[in-house]
Amino acid sequence: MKHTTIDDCRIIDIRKYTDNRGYLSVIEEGLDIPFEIKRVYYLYLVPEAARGAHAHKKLQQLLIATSGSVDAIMDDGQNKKTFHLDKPWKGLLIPSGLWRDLENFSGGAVLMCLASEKYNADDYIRDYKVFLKFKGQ
Ligand code: T46
Repeated sequence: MKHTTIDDCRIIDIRKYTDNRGYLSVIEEGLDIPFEIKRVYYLYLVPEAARGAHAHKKLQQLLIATSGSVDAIMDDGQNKKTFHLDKPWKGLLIPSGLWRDLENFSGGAVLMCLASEKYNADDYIRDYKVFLKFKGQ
């Protein structure tokens, strides 16, 4: 979607069950997440480098730092907002049509992504100028 803004991104609380054995978190399609989960992938052992630097035309995502922390800098072409992800029971819901940079991965960070679509290289916009055009700017 072309008209999404950074205000459409939101942090959700992921259900957690706690007892003296520790924590268990669960994400169930139709209950905890507003899209069908078609793919799961995760980033880990990230050196001191940024990842991301792209937008998705159609893909919606939920990003969770299941371990460690990472900054997701969201950009709608006009405004930017940084979300610091550092808890396995917090997820960042990202609608389609927003640019993201992923920075400051802590040592041992694991960033998991639940995605609404299967992998499609054509869904990516990797050129910021093309992204601005896509947003109508
Ligand atoms: C995103 C951030 C959080 C596949 O073959 N299948 C897949 O499902 C994915 C996600 C990637 N790949 C291949 C394509 C590239 O050759 O893995 C390689 C690295 O992917 P990419 O350069 O897109 O990695 P990031 O960190 O820039 O972005 C990834 C996701 O692609 C993207 O959707 O939001 O993680």
